[in-house]
Amino acid sequence: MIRKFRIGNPIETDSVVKDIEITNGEIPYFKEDAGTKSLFIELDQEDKVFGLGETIRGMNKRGWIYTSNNADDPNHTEDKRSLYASQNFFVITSKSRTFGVYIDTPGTVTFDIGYSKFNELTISFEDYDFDIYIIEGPFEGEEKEVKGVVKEFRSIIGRSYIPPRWAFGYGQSRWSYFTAAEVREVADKYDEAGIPLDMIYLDIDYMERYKDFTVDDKAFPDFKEFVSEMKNRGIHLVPIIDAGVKIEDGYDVYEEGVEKDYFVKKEDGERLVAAVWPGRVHFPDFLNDEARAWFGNKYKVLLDQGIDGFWNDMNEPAIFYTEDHLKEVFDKIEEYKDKNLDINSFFAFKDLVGSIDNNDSDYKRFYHEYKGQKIRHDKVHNLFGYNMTRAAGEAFERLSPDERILMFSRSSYIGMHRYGGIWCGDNKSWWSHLLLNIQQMPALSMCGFLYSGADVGGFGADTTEDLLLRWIAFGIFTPLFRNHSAMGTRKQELYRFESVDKFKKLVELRYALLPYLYSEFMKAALRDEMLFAPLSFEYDDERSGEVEDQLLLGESIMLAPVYKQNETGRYVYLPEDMKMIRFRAYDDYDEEVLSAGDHYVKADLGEVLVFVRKGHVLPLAKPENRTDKVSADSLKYICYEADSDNYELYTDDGISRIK
Ligand code: MIG
Repeated sequence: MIRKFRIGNPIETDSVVKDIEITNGEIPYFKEDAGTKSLFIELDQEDKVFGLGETIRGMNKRGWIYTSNNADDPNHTEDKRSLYASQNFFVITSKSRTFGVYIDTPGTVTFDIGYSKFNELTISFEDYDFDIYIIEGPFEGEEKEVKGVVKEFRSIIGRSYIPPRWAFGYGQSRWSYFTAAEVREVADKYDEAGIPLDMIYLDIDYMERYKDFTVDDKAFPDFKEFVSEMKNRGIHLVPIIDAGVKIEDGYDVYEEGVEKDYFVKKEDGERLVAAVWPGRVHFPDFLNDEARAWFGNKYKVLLDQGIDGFWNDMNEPAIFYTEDHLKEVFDKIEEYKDKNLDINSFFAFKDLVGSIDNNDSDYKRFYHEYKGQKIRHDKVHNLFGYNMTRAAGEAFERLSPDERILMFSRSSYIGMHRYGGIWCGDNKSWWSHLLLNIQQMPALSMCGFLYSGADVGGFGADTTEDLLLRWIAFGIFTPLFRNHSAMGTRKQELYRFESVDKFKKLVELRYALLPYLYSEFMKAALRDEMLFAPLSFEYDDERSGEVEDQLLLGESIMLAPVYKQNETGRYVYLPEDMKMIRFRAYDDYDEEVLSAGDHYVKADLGEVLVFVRKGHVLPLAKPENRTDKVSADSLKYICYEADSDNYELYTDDGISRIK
């Protein structure tokens, strides 16, 4: 059962696609306090709270405070409240009650989940205008209420984005590969090492001075030819697109945007001048239908050159500075000049300069034409990245009506999950961020962002070989499986390391798992189900509710990754008897049935633990160096008290759009 309540006059987000009548009367479970613009609920000692999509901290969100306010923040530390996403769906669940809550409003929302008081959950709003959906059972044919809640929620927000099957391959990325020769070298090195690869990503430096939809033709002469050369060897090039459009005379995207009046403007009607990579830019008004269609059509420039996948970046939007704010800062600096800066003025001065980028005041300087109204950006801030990706997704339906296009975004809001996946932004090469990646996946599944993953190996900071081995050993299970790293950090292409053979076997295992991963992904997308789930979504015992470093993937398996340095094994909790597979390679593994309870299990670097659930089956294919060669014809099945026809394999051509 879903009930929808409306408070005030919320701005429509298009996240819910199903018509649901508004229920009048009191919101169940919550107490309202219009004075403090908040909703409040008392939590029972046993209540657990799952959800909120891409955030920091654990699977159970209890004990921290989270703010939906999409932020370009590359430091995903425990003290943060916001990352790049606003995915305001969560469930409260215990033995005695289970219900889901979706807060639909594009502005800033704060979820204090037992932070101020352990037994209280408070949702507070900057603007007291929102729709709230309360979802609860009983659900027919669903024995687990919590799964029923998620499924019901997913059924109202529309089907999750489905990428082409090749996007389940392994991708190598770097900020940046600067030339065609460098890209070719990456492909060659992978092929020489025999490590499977399907994608190489192009970061901002492929463009001509960071102008969207251009290609630097000195670095990439005859780009179209190069794209097809790579495609002929089975490798897809996936370029980045940034939100800001460079201000430059003669640049068609800029000139058309000005002429058609598609860029965001300030109160006085002047176009906002902000700065990002290219220096000064204008932001397209992705919230305006016409501007969105126009920007979306620009992807054609690259589609026409054979490109079939993209990643959308900087779409919170990230702002280095706006011209107006910069001027204010310089004026202020003028005041400080020649002064004796004391403790107060010195820190004020330092703050002033240190807070130029992504400054809150800048998000109040410009407006959107959204659904026939002029709306100040901060009121709809969390919809910006969503609508950039929607621009692309809607355009792909027109420009590539038959074939799926790969698309994922950095910033997001629920609703965007219909047009693309996400990557989890600028994480670091830290062990704690491998754990964070593990913990983020179930929450992303809940919110419909199935085609997702983090930068494997870590984006910022220098990786280490053992971290990369462990991270790859987890990444082989995430739909988006991309090794990406930042400029200035240690290079982390797999062929650079001593353990190249271990890396090869791990990535091969991914390709062997492809029929399973693709089947589970497709079933989750088509049936509004979870791909990754916390243990307690399947098992009722108390311990399962507290496991934060194991997770279920699809119907058959549980994962228990090793995520600590210098450990060659770990404790694993089994809610029921399971068959443990310790893979050294797709064709080299041992099997052991372990009984329910706690076990210490060994898993050396390069080894992967997979636990097959009772009554379930894990199909394995013979790996190949490209996804399109992996066939479901000669599958091998690992079964635990089941036989191979208990497994429902999903196959299709991997590219046609699914109606
Ligand atoms: O401010 O394009 O998250 O993946 O490599 C950095 C350069 C801008 C941020 C993205 C990252 C990408 C980087 N971008």
